[in-house]
Amino acid sequence: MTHSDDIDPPRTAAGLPAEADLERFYTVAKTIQTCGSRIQKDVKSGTLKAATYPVAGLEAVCASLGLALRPEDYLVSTYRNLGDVIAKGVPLRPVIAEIAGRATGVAKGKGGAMHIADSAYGLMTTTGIVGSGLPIATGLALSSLLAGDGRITAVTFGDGATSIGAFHEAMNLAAVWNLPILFMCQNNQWAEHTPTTLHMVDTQIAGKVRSYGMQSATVDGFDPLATLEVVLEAAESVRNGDGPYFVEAVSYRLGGHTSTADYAYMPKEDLDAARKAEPVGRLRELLEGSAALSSQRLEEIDSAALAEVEDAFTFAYASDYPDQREAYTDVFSTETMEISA
Ligand SMILES: Cc1ncc(C[n+]2csc(CCOP(=O)(O)OP(=O)(O)O)c2C)c(N)n1
Ligand SMILES: [Mg+2]
Repeated sequence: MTHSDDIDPPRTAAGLPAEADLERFYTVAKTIQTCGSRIQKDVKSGTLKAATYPVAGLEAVCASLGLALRPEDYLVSTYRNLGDVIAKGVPLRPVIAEIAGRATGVAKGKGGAMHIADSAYGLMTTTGIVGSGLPIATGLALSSLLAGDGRITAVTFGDGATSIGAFHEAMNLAAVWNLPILFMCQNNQWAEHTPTTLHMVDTQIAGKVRSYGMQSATVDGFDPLATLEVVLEAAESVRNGDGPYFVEAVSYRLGGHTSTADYAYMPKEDLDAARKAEPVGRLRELLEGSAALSSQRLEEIDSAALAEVEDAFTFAYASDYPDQREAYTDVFSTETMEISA
């Protein structure tokens, strides 16, 4: 595990990040959890007809990235995108409307849960093809380097994606070109039905990137503050021009691959242990125990998160589906690229 030395996030006397950051961190993590639970509930009951990929267990990883990125920074995510989308600051109403296929969604209801994007918030794309976000993000980082715009790009992907060719091509070029990019591996130890042990020999994924000569760190994604610290340091290093950084946050998938998929193949003891260790409850306990945020403030944050989620679902369900004619709009670009003569 490597760290750059010149980063010093603000700390409280207890060694925790400053109160305002902790409040935002908990708020984002709690909102992700609350929203994820509501999606799960509505998909299971049939109220929400959508293919969704739960993010339970990833809340601290996503919230850490949210704190590390600036609004203008780029983010590329996957189908398992809810946490990243919320952490990047995309408003919940159009996000839930998109998941519900409504015209008020971020992609006018034509993208659905797997294709949430909003460039106004730097959320450039979310992809359904495993590993495909990495080359796209590498291109975005290259554009920032060439333009000198000071942005960094982050890309999230799973453990399974690291066994895909595009992963290695992106890592190699990012390192060769010293790009401002943060590779954020959400290692939940499963790729659909396949545990990491069946598709890689060395399951410490950060080891795979050493040969590319970039900085890397492995962190327990269920340990909220350790994750926050590592992700903040990594992003700062990238921002300082020290080249790409690879962070592997190890968590565990807390259920099936999709909201409705069977997961009887997952060992029950592992699942039970992971569910007990999940990061949002752990963060809450930690904050309460340290008196960094009062119990009353934590309750207020929980209630506000619930209200925001409920409001977004009410808005989405009250919205219309897109008109059929919309199928023919936004398909082909009418603009051509400016090519130098
Ligand atoms: C190139 C490609 N191969 C296979 C699939 C089918 N598929 C969808 S998700 C998935 C698992 C990917 O696992 P991982 O990268 O660990 O991400 P996770 O779903 O665990 O977040 C697979 C195999 C796909 N979408 N794209
Ligand atoms: Mg996985």
